[in-house]
Amino acid sequence: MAGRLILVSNRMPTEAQTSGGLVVALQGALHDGNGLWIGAHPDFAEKPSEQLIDMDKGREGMRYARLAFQLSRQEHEDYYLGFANSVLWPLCHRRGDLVSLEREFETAYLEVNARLARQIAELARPDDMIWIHDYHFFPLAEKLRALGVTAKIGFFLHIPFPALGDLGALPQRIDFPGWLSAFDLVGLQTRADVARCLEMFRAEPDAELMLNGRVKYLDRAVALRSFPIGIEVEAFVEAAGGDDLRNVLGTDMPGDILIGVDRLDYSKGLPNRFRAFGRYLERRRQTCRRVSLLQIAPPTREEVPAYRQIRLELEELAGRLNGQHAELDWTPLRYIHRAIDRNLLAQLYRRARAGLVTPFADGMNLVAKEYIAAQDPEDPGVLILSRMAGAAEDMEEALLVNPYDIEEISEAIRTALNMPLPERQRRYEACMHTVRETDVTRWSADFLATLQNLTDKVTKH
Ligand code: ADQ
Repeated sequence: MAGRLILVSNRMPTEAQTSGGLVVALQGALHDGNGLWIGAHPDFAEKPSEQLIDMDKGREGMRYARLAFQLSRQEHEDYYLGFANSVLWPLCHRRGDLVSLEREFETAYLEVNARLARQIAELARPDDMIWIHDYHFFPLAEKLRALGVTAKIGFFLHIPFPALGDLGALPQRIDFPGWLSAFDLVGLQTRADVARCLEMFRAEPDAELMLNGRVKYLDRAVALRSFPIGIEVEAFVEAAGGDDLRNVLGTDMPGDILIGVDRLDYSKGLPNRFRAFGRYLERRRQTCRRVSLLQIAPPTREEVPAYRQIRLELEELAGRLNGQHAELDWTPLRYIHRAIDRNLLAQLYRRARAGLVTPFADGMNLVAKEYIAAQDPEDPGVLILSRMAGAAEDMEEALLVNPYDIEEISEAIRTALNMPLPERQRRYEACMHTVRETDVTRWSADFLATLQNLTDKVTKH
């Protein structure tokens, strides 16, 4: 790559962060290319600076430069909690009922993107590649093009692409196809996402679908492709084989464990998971071995009302379930609200007989891949996976379930706990094949090579 890689994501790695999928995957590219990572500053400013702020000033040995854009508290509320997380997030996760449209949200979203575009335009050179991540920045390429930036611009959407019908919930003056077609490459998680994106363009009289997944819209051309994201496979396999867990757990938690690990989000289908586990316990009251569900769910975005709501709902469900089923020496549901060390997490996955991943909608879901990577190939556990997660598209050998069907999830728990070893191994191997194929380093290399190799014959703006 001749120029630099300029990466833009809302969250930026912290100084201490040397691990974590995206950071590791991109470090190579950022390092080789003398790259820049641009993200939101952790603190708010009363009057945000027009300039990007160098986060590593005076520090030696940084592998790439981190530059931050500032937000005011009001912008954080309206752009981040507002438009990004109370309009776009629910919209893309098929929760139109939770979309909260306030004029200020839309204005702040456009303003923050416009300011960021001015900041990036100042430093971008024509031979740089700009890689923008996620729904916080849908309009960013359009704003960069308007400022004359000619560098290649790629976009990756980590969450599901919305269905055409759901796009009607966006404010009327938003030109979603216009935003997207200003990128050279739009990467989506799954083939189903690409199909939905094409469906949106197909409905536009000014769009022309070309060969090789390219779309011409007015005077622009954009390539659409799926790049299923994955994890750092080898690091995870290694972490899962360690024995830190023994020091922490001792002899606690005997018996069979089921595990769930999710940010506490309404898209993750946690209430139905708890209900399905409750149903399983009711059915097996006389006969069952003592099975516990360990649910790890750190709260996020608690300033958004829908997130406070889901937390209350889950606490109530958890209380009721344990009240009904717990014994003096057995708590069936352990519900933990904290972040867990990665090594311990990997070892907990390995210890669990089944992993429960039951979202109603999910771009990919990395927990599904982590659970598989952590298993002991000689005696693997079973992944119970929602058909609605992006991960299900290429992991058909997981036990696929409908996340709305509590009975089916409860049945899948029974099937998983009774599954003979050869079947567990066969399913594990098939899933592990996909996990390896989509290793995060490969994923980022694939995206960047595709962006790099695009030959653009269509004039921009
Ligand atoms: P998320 O919605 O955050 O990501 P997911 O893909 O499951 O969902 O990633 C969550 C990550 O956080 C996993 O690596 C998991 O191990 C970790 N995690 C969760 N709880 C934790 C805890 N208590 N302690 C430590 N780690 C914890 C978005 C999209 C997904 C998409 C990813 C990546 O919503 O669909 O897969 O981006 O593109």
